[in-house]
Amino acid sequence: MRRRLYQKQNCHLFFRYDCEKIWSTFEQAYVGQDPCNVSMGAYDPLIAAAPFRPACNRMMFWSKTKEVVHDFTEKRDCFLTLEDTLLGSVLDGLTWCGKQGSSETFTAGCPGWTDCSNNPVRSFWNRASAAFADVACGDVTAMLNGSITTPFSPTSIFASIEVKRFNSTMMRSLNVVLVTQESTVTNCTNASLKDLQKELDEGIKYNCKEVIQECSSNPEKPCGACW
Ligand code: N1C
Repeated sequence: MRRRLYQKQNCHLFFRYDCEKIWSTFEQAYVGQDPCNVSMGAYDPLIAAAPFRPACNRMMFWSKTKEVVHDFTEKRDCFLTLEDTLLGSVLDGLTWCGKQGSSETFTAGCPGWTDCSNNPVRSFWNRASAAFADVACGDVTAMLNGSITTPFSPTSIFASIEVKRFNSTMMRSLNVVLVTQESTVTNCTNASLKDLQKELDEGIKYNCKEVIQECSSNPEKPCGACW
């Protein structure tokens, strides 16, 4: 039902994609499977069916700033997050899984994010994030959280998957925007950000700016930045 509705409402936006084919490759990743045993690789055919196109100088990554980053990108067309892509926009906020011996998709009673690591939702975000990072090019932005002690957390998808896939032959720079939401806890000298710099390929320039949330969510200019 949801699928049909989505197709009716949105398929025209993605006219180059074959939505029926994408839906069936999506299902193949988890339907009939143990919901704690769906690997990232299970989504390879899905990513191949709906690939991400590079959007040089406009790509926005984030960690622990989901709300503020979308508040910000909603108001400016110039940045593209994973949630602005076909797969990211359709699956954002959803829960899904299959069961062994069943050909159904379940949206309740599925394992949570940390119940088991190979759950269908987590493996999807891991795989999609990897593919999104693989096409990162030009000057890339990452919005990190300045109200927590470890803005670059080793267990985050940003640190454990995306940064590791940034490639200096395609990417010129990584520009961290450290957003302070309520109280400033960290700044650009934070130890975890030193780890981030170390992780980057040598050819990728690193910049960091501290910004207060008011500035990021109430931009004065339609594009460009207030930082
Ligand atoms: O683990 P994170 O953040 O560092 O992941 C964020 C990072 C972004 O740069 C995105 O490209 O990974 C990508 N990503 C999503 O796009 C996404 N949309 C929704 C990762 N996770 C995503 N979610 C959900 O947010 C996901 O289901 C999980 O619950 C969180 C992870 O967010 P985080 O820890 O703040």
